Amino acid sequence: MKLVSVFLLLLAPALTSCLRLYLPLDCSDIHHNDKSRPSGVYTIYPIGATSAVQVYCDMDSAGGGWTVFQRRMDGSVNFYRPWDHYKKGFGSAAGEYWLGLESLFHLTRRKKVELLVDMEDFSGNKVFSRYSSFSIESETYGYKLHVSGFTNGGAGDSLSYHNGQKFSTFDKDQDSWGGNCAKARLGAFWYNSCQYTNPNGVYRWGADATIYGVGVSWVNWKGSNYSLKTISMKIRPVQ
Ligand SMILES: [Ca+2]
Repeated sequence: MKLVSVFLLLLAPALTSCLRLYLPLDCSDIHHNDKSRPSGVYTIYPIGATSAVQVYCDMDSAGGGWTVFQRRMDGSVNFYRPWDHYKKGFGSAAGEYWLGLESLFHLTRRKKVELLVDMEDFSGNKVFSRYSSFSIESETYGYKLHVSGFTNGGAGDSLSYHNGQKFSTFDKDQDSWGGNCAKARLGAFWYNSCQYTNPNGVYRWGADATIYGVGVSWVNWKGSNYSLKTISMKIRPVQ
């Protein structure tokens, strides 16, 4: 009997480390564990064992291992939502979704993280913007954005203007404008006064100036009134 207990005690650390293998923090963990895994929906645990959340992992772009935290592709999900939704996340990992600011905060606080933004217009043109450093602060500090180290993949730099801004939703105005950017631009973002990109704006089909600046825009590429066909924002620890 005693021998069995000793054996179990010896085995415990091994079992624990085995279990840890199955609790990936992000898509880069999954990718490093098995480089043959394809792009698709996976479960990650950004805040530990009880924080399971489904995400889309991009295992193809620039070496793979990207955790997608924002994705627009067909207008199937409403992105005009309050603070609580942007904090916790919404949508479907297989389609359009927002991972959630709380998970995003935890994914960027432990390691140095880079950001890739992939975009496509309605003519089939694909471009990207990449930033070598990306992080956000905790909710106490308004999930303030830190982004730098721009590399141009044809889209231009529409994000540096938002560096140092807190996150704003229609029910929590933390922008630098006298009005409410989230209400005026029908989205939610690290608005300044107000934006050079509106990835969480209203899904429209290309050029549409009916209401100024409310579409899913990346101003340095297509201007304020062109709403993109797809945009996805994804992060990966810097190797
Ligand atoms: Ca304001």
